[in-house]
Amino acid sequence: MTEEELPEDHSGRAASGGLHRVNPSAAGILRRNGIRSWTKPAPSLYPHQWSWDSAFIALGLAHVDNQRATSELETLFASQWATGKVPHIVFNPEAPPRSYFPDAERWSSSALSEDAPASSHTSGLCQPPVHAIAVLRIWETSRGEDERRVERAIRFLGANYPRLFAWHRYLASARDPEGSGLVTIYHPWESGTDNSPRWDIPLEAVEVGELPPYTRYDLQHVTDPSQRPTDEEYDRYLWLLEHLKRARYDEANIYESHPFLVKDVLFSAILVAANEALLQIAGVVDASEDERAGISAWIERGQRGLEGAWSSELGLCLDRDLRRDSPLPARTIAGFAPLIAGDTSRLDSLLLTLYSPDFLGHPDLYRPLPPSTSPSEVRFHPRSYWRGPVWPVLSWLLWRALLRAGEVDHAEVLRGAALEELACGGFAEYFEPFTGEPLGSDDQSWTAAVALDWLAYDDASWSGVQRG
Ligand code: 2M8
Repeated sequence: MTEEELPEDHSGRAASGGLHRVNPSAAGILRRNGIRSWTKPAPSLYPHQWSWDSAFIALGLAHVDNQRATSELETLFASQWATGKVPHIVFNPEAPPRSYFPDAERWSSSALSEDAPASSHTSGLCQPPVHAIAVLRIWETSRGEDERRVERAIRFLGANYPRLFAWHRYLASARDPEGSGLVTIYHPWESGTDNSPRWDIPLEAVEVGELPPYTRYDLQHVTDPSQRPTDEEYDRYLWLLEHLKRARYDEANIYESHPFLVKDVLFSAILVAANEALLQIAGVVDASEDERAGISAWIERGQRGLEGAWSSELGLCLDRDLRRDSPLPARTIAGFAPLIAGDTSRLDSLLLTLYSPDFLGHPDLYRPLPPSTSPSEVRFHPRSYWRGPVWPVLSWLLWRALLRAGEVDHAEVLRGAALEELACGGFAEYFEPFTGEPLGSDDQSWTAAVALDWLAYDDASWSGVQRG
C-alpha cells in the first residue's frame, strides 16, 4: 500500500481530534526519514541507523510498505558481528560532518575487533532485541495477501531466521555466562533508556580518567539542553567506551574488567518476548527440533531470571548491579518486565502497581500514559529524556503486553490515549507527562512506526498479539 492509498483512519474508536491525519502523516515521516534501504531515527538528531529503532520502524512499515520493512532489517543485519551481536549503531557514511558524536572513528570497532564487519562501521554495543517481533509482524501482515507477497515473506523469514537465532544465542551466552536468564549490559546506551535513574548508582561509581577531548553535537538539535543527558553523564558514557576499546570489544575481557556490568530486566524481558516470536518463526521455516527446544529453554530461563529479580516491596522487577552484587531499586517502567515477558503469574501485583499513584493513577498525569520513571521516584524529572517523559515505544511495549495478558480493556484505553497524544502533539521523540508537551526531536521515526501499528490494530488475526 502506498502512502496515497492509505485509509484515513483505521482506529474508529481510539480517539478523536486530528486522528484521521495520524496514519498518512506517520507513513510520510518514515518515508522522509528514509535513506535508500533504511530509515534514520530522526531527521537530524540521529543521522545513522539504530538497532532497536529499526526494529520498531520495520514493524510499522510492515503495514504500509512490506518490502521496505524487510530491507530495513536486512540492512541492519548485514552489519551483524561474527559473534551474532547486532550493533546498536550502523554508521551512515553520508551523514553530515559533526552531526553526531561519538562517530565511527571514535568507536574504531573494525580496527579493534575481528568480529566486527569489515564492510561497514558500527558501534561496539547492542540494544534490546525487538527484531524477531518485527519479523513476525512482517509475516503476519503478509499472510492472506497475494501469493507473490507471501512467497517473498517466506523467503525473508527463511533468510532471517538463522541471523535472529545467532543474535539470540549471543545474548543467551556471551551476555549471560552465569545462565541466570538475565542479559548483562555494558553501557546505559545498551538499555536504550540512557539516562534512566536505573543506572545512576553504577554510573556514578565509574571513575572517569584521562578522556580524549570531544564535542557533543546532540545539544544543537534540541531547544533545551535539560531534555538531554548531562555533561557529567556524557563523560561517563565516553569513559565506558574507552574501557570497551581497551578490551578490544572482547566479551571475556569486558566481563573481567569492565566497571559497568548490569543485569537489565527490560532488555531481558524483551528478549523473552522476542524468543516467543522466534519460536513462531522457527515453526514457519521448519527449524530443527534441537533449535526449537533451545529457544523454549531460553524462554523458561528468562522468565525464571525475572522472577528472581522481583521486589515485593516495590511491586516491580529490579535491575542488578553485578559489580556490587546488589539490586538497583528504582521505580521505572522497566520494572513491568514480567508483563512484557508474557509471564502472568505476577499479573495482579503488576496491575496494582501500574494503576497506583506511582504510575497511571498519578493525579497530575495529562493522559493515562506510563511515564518512563515514576513521579514518586526522587530522581524523576518530567522533561529529562528517560527520567520521566512518556515514550510512545514503551507505551507500545506495555500495550502489547496487556493484550497478551488478556487485559484488553486496559490495553484499549492505553492505545486510545497514546494515539490522542500523537494526534495533538505530533510524532515527538517523547512527551512531558503532566502537560502532554512534545519534547526531544520532532518527527521521530519509531513514534510514527508504533502509531501505524496501533492504527492497524483491528485485525484479530494477528497471531503475535492475541486478544483476551
Ligand atoms: C537514544 O540513544 C542515543 C545513544 O544510543 C543517544 O542519546 O544519542 C536513546 O533514546 C535510544 O534508545 C535510541 O535508540 C536512540 C535513537 O533514537 O537515541
